Amino acid sequence: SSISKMIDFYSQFSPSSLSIKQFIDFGLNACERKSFLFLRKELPVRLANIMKEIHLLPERLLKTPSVILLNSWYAQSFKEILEFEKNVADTVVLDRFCKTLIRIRNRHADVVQTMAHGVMELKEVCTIDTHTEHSIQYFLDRFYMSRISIRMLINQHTLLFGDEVLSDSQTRHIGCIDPLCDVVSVVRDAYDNARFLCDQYYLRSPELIVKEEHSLQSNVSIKIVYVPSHLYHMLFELFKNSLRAVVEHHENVSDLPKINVYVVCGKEDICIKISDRGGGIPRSVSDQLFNYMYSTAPKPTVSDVHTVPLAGYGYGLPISRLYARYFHGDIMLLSCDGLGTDAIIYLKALSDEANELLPVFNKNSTRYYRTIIPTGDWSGARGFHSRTIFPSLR
Ligand code: W6P
Repeated sequence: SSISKMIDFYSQFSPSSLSIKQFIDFGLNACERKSFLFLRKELPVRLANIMKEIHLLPERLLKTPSVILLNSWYAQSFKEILEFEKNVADTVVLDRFCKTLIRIRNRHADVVQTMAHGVMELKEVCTIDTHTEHSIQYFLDRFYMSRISIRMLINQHTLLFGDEVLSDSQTRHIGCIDPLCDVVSVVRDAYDNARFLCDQYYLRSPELIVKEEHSLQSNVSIKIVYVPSHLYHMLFELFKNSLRAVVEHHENVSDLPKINVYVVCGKEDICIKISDRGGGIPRSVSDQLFNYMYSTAPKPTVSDVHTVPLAGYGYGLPISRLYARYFHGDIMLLSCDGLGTDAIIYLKALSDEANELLPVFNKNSTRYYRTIIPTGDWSGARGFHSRTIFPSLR
């Protein structure tokens, strides 16, 4: 059909990654026509690249109702952008383009839940071998990263050129980027909201101590050029995990050990270290925290609803790490079983080094789905550890 020809065509191009600095420069010389011309090629390229990859998924997953639905959303959105291929960029077309982007963003709002549901459907009907599990892990990281990047492009265009009114606190923003993002205020905001959930559920919560460390200057708060909503998402997820661990580890103890956060600005990296005394987790569990298959908790049954209302699909940690990696940062977890856990968020300190990290559909990515990851050349029991599900607060 003609749509699959167009997908073939656009998937031959590699996505063009932008740095935060380029997003800023573009936003300061905001030209709606230029943005339109860039996006009407770049969005089909990013969509086509990931659509080709969806079709490399295991057949049984491809045929689940969830993935069929997902595919139809991608196909529809791809078609809608291609409508603009031959248009001249007059004000009527630019206005229609903005509205189309908003409609696409809304259509794809439930992609994460829908894909998680598809993976659960697959898990319910068959056991998944390690090769399939690796492929799904590899795919989901790329699929969700692609989604983060496409939403970033759509958000920038609609915020810069759409007619949504901005609040006063948004006036220094360039699209969704804050050129003076105060890291400690985002830390406190994320903690406050996670703490609210914790208090509601457990009727208590540990306090927070924040320390700021500047390698170059002192007595100035650390500011970065970043997307505050991405940083908030990561911090909120990590705080929920820390708060829960601390409260559950001190069930019969009156005082809760505080959560310590260090915000440090180095030459290359901004580091945010969150230390909890929540009893830590064994390596058999921490090895799996970023694994979609292990963290896909079974649907709460009717009788479970009141006992574990805070356990969700649990994609919070792997997706938080994608947000960090999207601009070449990272998240690491270091746990001391019996004591507590350190979670570290790394971000690029320099906005011209913060480039989008984008999945590319090519021979290498295609080959990956056929690669068997060797596991059989060390002795000892494998698959010995129980596959613990580690749900988090929602
Ligand atoms: C824990 C387990 C965990 C996961 C992620 C972040 C913090 C923590 N603390 O005990």
